[in-house]
Amino acid sequence: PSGPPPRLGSVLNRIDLRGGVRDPRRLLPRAQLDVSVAVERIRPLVEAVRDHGYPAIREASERFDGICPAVLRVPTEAIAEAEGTLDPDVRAALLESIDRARRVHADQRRTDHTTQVVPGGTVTERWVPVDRVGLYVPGGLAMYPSTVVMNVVPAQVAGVRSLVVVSPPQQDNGGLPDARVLAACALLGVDEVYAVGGAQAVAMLAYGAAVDAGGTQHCAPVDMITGPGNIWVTAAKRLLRGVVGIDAEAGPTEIAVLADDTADPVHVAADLISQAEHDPLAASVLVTPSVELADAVDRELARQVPATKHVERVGTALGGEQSGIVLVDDLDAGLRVVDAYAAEHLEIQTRDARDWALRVRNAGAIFVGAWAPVSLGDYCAGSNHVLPTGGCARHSSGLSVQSFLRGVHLVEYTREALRDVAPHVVTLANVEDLPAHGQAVAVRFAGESS
Ligand code: HSO
Ligand code: ZN
Repeated sequence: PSGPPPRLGSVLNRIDLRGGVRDPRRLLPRAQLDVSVAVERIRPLVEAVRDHGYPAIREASERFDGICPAVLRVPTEAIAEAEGTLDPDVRAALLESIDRARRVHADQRRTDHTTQVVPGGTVTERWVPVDRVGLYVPGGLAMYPSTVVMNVVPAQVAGVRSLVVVSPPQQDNGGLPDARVLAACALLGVDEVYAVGGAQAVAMLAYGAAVDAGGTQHCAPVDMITGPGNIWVTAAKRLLRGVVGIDAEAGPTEIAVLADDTADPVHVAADLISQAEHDPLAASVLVTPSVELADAVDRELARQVPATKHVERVGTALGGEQSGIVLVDDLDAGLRVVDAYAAEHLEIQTRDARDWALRVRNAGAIFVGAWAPVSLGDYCAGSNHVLPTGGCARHSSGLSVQSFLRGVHLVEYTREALRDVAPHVVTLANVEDLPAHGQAVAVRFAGESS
């Protein structure tokens, strides 16, 4: 198959890979985001925030968010008030989400481990949390209190001492971040929150900055920044990687569904719509050997899309070149396709779903069977929803406790253990023409015969 996929009068493009293909990755749909162009666009802003702090942030916030508070740090009382006025159902749901996430992430804790390499020679791996972390919570097309949970919980479980949340100022909340985002911070015990978003927020976190006009208040620089954001946030992360640790570059959200004729087209269509709701650039991909299912999902989409609230965004995302139905010969071929695609979210809706799920190599998170839709994972499964996008699932994992830990080796050798291995160190040093390396060992045993 080659050339543009034919539009069969359906909601989703169709890509017919039946008959087999050698390199499915090339043929799969994916939005091409040019982050490098965005990096050049935001470079002056990032430099201005580095050099001037508050005035530069203020100018950017007013331009992009239409508002900027006189002090970027959200007063503790405002955070408490947001929690106090939180709708009881939202509160209960957030607490459930927090509790489940804490239980899963608590099991990710690592214990230090000592390996006895030789008698008298050990290496201990100590897991040390990052000291200070900045968590980006988006607030553009939608508000994301759930993303506060997904960022904060693993950081707290890892033992991060200092946690900062940044989120864009909202015109309808007097320049503060969204009230539900603030309430989620309160429920999690986070009290350092700044009303700033976009590339300017990433720059503020990376370099530290004055957060009021008089320069009396400061945001201290962080060691690491996590959390999803739009292309400007992503561009700033790319630019500042190295100045500060970066979790991953988050692109538009993606759902792939591997399904056979046992899947319920009503469910599959609803799940494809659910992630398309995030962003006109979101990707919804169905991979199936069943033409009947493909047709039924298409009919369902045609029925469900007009009834969905964010119909325009969803329609754009589903109709975009990044979304589609991929027809394959059988589930084995489907497995090769989903592995090549490496979706952020992968649903397996097949017979023996768990067996197929265990064969998948590349996916950010896998949702197994009929009763584990992606939306469950977005909010209340206990799993994390900050996941690798854009094919990064081939090499990266989602946010976890591990993201906030550094493994530090503690090397302990006795005199005898060092002396035993000294000739090998000297040999390797000489072969690399770095004799001073060898000398640093040999000097300790000068005058002794080896
Ligand atoms: N599906 C998004 C996360 C999210 N969904 C937050 C709803 N709220 C990216 O994994
Ligand atoms: Zn979602």
